[in-house]
Amino acid sequence: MVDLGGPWWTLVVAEGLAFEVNAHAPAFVSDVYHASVPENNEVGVQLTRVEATDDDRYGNRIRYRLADAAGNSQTARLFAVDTDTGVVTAAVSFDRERTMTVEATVVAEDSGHPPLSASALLIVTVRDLDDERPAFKQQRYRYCPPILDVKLVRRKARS
Ligand SMILES: [Ca+2]
Ligand SMILES: [Ca+2]
Ligand SMILES: [Ca+2]
Repeated sequence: MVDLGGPWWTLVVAEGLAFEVNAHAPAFVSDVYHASVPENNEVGVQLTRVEATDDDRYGNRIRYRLADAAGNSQTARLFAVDTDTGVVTAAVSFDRERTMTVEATVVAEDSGHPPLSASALLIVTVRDLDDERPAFKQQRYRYCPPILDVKLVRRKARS
């Protein structure tokens, strides 16, 4: 007869349950994902693909979602991520003259009970295109001739 004792028995059962349910959180392949997109992009264009793995044998189906970057409100809505594949696309058309870089958080959540999650940083750089018309020179030409006309008229009136 072996006296197992209460505490020892409880410990084994607790560990067994923990491994069977969800022992590992997902882990992103990279902590930071850099991507760039030329401004005036089409909505839905692919920016990058994020990937996370999970070491559990069961409950390791990973689903991806976006969250706002820390300290930045409403940046998650600028992008979309495929729940299953992790492909990140642009949800808006970016304007370099208004936005140079945008950050958002990508979250990977496993299907264990309870679910565990991990996050990575997404940094998207908007590339500049020559899409701004130089308005400065046009204004200068437009305003000079009327001033000359006024002087000419005055001289004619005196003579
Ligand atoms: Ca897991
Ligand atoms: Ca622009
Ligand atoms: Ca531009």
